[in-house]
Amino acid sequence: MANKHETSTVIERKAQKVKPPSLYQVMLLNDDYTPMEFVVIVIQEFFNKDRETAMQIMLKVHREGKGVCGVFPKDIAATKVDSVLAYARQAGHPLQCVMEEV
Ligand code: TYC
Repeated sequence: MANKHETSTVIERKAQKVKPPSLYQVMLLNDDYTPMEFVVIVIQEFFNKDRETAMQIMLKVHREGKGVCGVFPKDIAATKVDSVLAYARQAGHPLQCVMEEV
């Protein structure tokens, strides 16, 4: 005979609400002091661009004020910004790097 004190659990299926992770573009901002060559190195090393692409992005930032270096999930974008800022500061340059939701 089944124990009348037995409890039962009902597992309900929840409607799935899986959103794709939001993406952020990481941008460099222009300033009057950071050397062009330093910016080209940053774009190559932190955003894995070849030298020609890095040069084009740097010149776009120089002429237009800002430019996108890459698009990443939020945590990766935040790490890129922190790494670029730390690298620029240790070299004594005022280079600014920001992230913006796509
Ligand atoms: N404007 C800087 C110069 O003339 C070069 C530069 C480019 C600085 C891009 C920052 O994100 C930057 N030396």
